[in-house]
Amino acid sequence: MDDIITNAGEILAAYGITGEIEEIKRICDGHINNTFKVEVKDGSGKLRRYLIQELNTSVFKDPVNLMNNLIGVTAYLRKEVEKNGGDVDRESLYAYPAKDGKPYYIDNDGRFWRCFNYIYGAHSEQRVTSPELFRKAAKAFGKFQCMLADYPMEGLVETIPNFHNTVSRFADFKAAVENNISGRADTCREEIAFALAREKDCSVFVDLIESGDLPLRVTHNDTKLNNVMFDDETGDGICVIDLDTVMPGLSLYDFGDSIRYGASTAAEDEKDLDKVHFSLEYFRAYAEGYLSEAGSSLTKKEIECLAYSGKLMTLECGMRFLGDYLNGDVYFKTEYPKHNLVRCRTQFKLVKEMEEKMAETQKIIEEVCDKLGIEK
Ligand code: GN1
Ligand code: MG
Repeated sequence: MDDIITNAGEILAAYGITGEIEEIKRICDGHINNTFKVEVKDGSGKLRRYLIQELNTSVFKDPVNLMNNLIGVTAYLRKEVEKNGGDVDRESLYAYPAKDGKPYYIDNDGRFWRCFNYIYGAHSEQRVTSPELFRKAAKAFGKFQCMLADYPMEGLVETIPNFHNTVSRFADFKAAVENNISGRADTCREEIAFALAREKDCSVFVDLIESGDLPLRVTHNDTKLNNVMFDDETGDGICVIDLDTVMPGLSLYDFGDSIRYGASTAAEDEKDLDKVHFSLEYFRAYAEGYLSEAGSSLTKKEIECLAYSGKLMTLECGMRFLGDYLNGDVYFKTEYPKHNLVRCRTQFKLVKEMEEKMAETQKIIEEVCDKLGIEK
């Protein structure tokens, strides 16, 4: 999948958007899709902005059903935002229909495009720089989960089957080690051993789902900090974006993945591991924000597992990065040959610290629940 767009005119025309293209800017936020901000001057000279995004169809193999999910979920969210007296154009995504009525356009090269509303007066953040910022992200994700609480789960397809099934993620990882397609296994024996030693962790949530102890909910499943848009003025998280993996899942996937990415003192691909630490301060801020919105809707078991979910989602992501490194970098976008290995190392460093600090993390959850009057 090329990172460039050479046919913006063709794509916009397919959506019936006419006018002069003033600017096309690539937004480098994700590891999977290609996203561009496009500014068009319409007939009356007014500047209009759109977000056009190429879906990675080697990752998302059923793009049409994915778009059905997305249309259903965004229509539902818009109604919820309206009900709450919010601004639908800024607080929810909208996939414009193309001229043929479909919510996507397949271009002449077979690339799969969507066109979304551009959220004005808002920005994304790549790193947690203060507890306050992370608390705001947490509130946005907590609210998102609550807004979708009554969304009919049966109507959603799994856009990536077994996405957070850690048992199957572990099996994929083991296969990547055994196949060693890239021939790189000898460069990462320590990391491989780290993951293999944690096989037992991988079945904890799967078992709790099977026994009926953890409820499936409609979840986002990719709750990275940069999947929230923050209002330029208030700094509040106003809209959750990147809805391609919204499907049945665990609240713990969303909580844990946010912690994985945000409760770290360094970037996901920091090379200097001395800079990478699991921050209890950030963890507390996220727990406060998330539980203040979603706490009362969670079961006791979910609350009990929150601290552990951070570790498990971080382990899962580290295994995915390492697996991709061993498979020859075929899934995540990379900028240099060891990029996935570097990412894996930050994740495993965090896992190690999360394990060491598990008791303290658990205590924070209890304190936050007490503070908010949430039963645990
Ligand atoms: C990918 O596309 P992006 O960057 O939002 C990935 C997530 C990983 C994340 C790691 C569909 O998310 O699962 O946690 O990278 N998305 C998919 O940074 O695989
Ligand atoms: Mg994203």
